Amino acid sequence: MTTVEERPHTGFGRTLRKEDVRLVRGKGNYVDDVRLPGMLHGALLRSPYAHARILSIDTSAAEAMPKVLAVITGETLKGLGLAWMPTLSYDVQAVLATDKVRYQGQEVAFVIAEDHYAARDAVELIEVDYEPLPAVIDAKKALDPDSPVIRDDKENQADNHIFDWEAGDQAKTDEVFANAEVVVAEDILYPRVHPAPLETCGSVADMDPVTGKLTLYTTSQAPHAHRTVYALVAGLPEHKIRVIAPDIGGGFGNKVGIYPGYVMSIVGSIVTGKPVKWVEDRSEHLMSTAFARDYHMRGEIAATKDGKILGLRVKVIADHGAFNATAQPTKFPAGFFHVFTGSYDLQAAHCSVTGVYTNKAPGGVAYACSFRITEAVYLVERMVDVLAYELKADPAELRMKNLLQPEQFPYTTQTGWEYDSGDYPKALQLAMDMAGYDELRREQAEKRERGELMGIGVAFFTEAVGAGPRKHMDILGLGMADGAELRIHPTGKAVLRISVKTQGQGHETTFAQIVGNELGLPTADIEVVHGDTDQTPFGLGTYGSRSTPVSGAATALVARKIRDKAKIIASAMLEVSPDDLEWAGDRFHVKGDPEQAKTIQEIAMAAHSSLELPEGIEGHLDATTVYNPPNLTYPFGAYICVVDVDPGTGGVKVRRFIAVDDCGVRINPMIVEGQVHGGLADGVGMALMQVIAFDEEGNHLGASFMDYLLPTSLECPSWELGATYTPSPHHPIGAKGVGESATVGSPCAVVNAVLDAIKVRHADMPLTPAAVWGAMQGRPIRT
Ligand code: MCN
Ligand code: CUN
Repeated sequence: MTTVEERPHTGFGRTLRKEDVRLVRGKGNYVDDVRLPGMLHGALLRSPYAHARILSIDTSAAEAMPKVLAVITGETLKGLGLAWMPTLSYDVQAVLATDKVRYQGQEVAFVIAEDHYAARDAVELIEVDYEPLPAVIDAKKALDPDSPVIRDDKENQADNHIFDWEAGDQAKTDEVFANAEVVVAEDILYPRVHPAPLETCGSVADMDPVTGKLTLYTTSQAPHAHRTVYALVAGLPEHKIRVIAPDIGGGFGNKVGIYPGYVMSIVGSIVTGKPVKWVEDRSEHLMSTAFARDYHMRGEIAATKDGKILGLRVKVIADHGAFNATAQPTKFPAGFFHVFTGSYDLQAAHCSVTGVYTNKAPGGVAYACSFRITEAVYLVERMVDVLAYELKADPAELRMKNLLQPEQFPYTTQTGWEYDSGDYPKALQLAMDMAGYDELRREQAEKRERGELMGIGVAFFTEAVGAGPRKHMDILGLGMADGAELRIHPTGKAVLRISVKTQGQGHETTFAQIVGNELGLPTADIEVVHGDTDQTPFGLGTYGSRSTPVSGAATALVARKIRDKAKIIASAMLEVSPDDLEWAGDRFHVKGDPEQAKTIQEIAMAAHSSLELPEGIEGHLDATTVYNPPNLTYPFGAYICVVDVDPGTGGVKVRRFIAVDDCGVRINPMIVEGQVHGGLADGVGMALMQVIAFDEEGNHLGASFMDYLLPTSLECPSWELGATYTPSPHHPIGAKGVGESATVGSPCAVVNAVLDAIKVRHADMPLTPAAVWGAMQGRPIRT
């Protein structure tokens, strides 16, 4: 396999990030930096209860406060038909509560004032009379007959059931299980976690009362999709809406959805005729914006006595909170969870997922999840270790025995995915070699003799990223193709306009590198424009690690269109037939005569000059394209984690972490490694510390960074990264997505390592010292 470093004339490589010139100097421009003339400030009153009826709201004291311009309640919105908004999953969500509050932190009223402090102070003066109701917190009890019905706003909704969904062949799976020598079952929870980007959510809405044009500066991973949704919801004409996502301080899936606060800033601007800014604080963010996971899984694995895995079966209760607002493609209410067969060659598999309402914040698909592939990978990789535990088999060997083989690709899974390419044993072997696996096992055995607890955790993952083919997927009816537009100026400098939006992934650099690679232009000469719907072509945005698979492909193809046109112009310049020209990475030259050449820059100038162009060729050097991916891309990886557990306290120290990732051709290996570093830290955090927990009344127990623990460099080892390169056969540059790989693959490696150290079959995340201690004593702690 050729690595990028070996390819001639490539724009690919470890280019420093162009965006860092402004970001590391504090010159980024985030939503909260936006200050418009006459701008007002909004603040939300949120519910203290998880479930309560609203009896009355008295806003008079707040309205009487100096500097306060307006107080808006659900009743006000009802009059405008705006009290409820559609979610990305065909449910509705309250913009401001009218009848009931359904989770702690839900939006109840919106104050608009001259400054932020006045708005927050006025919020305190609003008096709401609530009648508290019993809350539904345990998802597994949500469907009990005596459970309070949360969504009594919906007709025909007599319980807390949202959906049932299944994939795979149940009868065939049951048969495989019935005949298997070994069947092992385990209850596995992927707890509720929160992506917790450092920048919270916010927006500045500016409705021009004269032109009727709305400009919305907002924390959005998907500006075009948001614009269309606002047009559909509010009935605003789409050409009169401009959505601008400026610099974003981390999204991690949290900034895919549309939040009531955004809508309220728009309503506020319409009502006052002035720009209105709304930016939430940390607690609001952790309590009310899109969470991730909350999957209660019962997994079963069937195998032969000597460890050949035959089948997987899983039943899931999915806790979606009070409104079904997850953001996955329409046909897949459980996201891409049905990729849970993982990296193994199975005879049969079946999953069924039941979604339920609880009195918690909505969301569900966030935090580098690749549409629930985190849950799927966690399930299968935990089950393989559970099987290894029962068979007393080595977990790495067991995986090696069952991995798909390179010659099986393209491979269709038992649940219908077509994996594009892979060499799994090579990746696992490389990880084992880097780790010194056999030596680690020897060290572990020696330490055990001395009563020291050391654990080695292995995890392998396959992801499906790059949603997606229009015929298979859409979100709210919008197909998932992406546009791209490229212009080469007369002097050979280029502007690329893309629909995806970086939140830290480095698109301004890597997308320029893609163009550079195709046209031989220096990366510094290519400006990447993104995050502004008035300036960029339509596309569905950045999530599910789809930017490189979809918009990256569009970028390569639009550059190739330019190259094709440049060839014809070069032929006119050199007075030869286009067929006599050869591309040399940055110029066309006459075949057999490299001296007779025209660079892309020379061609660009000629394209804008008085040169007589061949029939049918317009002047200038620009092109547009729309890319509809034929399939998703399937990155994969092998992770090995080494931990030491304190036998006295249950404290875990992650000593080493070896991560071998294969995302096909790497555009910028440094950026890819940065993505992997971040995801591995996320994995350590989720495995050991992070959880959004609730008490029985639905009080949120993680509303600050004192309670919701993020990993720091102290909890993380120095990552040891390796790579294999298996190009995607259908992607124009052979690249697969990578932005979520490490978050998907790493939590299970850490958990497997801890459980390996303490010789326990299963315990749920987060493996805090108390949880590890409990598991060691045979008393598992459940969050
Ligand atoms: N890349 C590359 N070669 C490849 C694949 C990717 O050089 N073979 C580069 C890309 O060009 C891009 C970066 O790596 O600069 C990530 O690319 P990709 O895998 O296409 O993912 P996206 O750009 O679509 O990013 C989304 C993904 C998601 S869904 C989450 S969640 C997440 C993640 O990225 N959120 C992030 N990484 C994040 N990183 C930061 N800093 N902040 C976030 O909010
Ligand atoms: Cu699921 S988090 Mo990313 O797809 O934006």
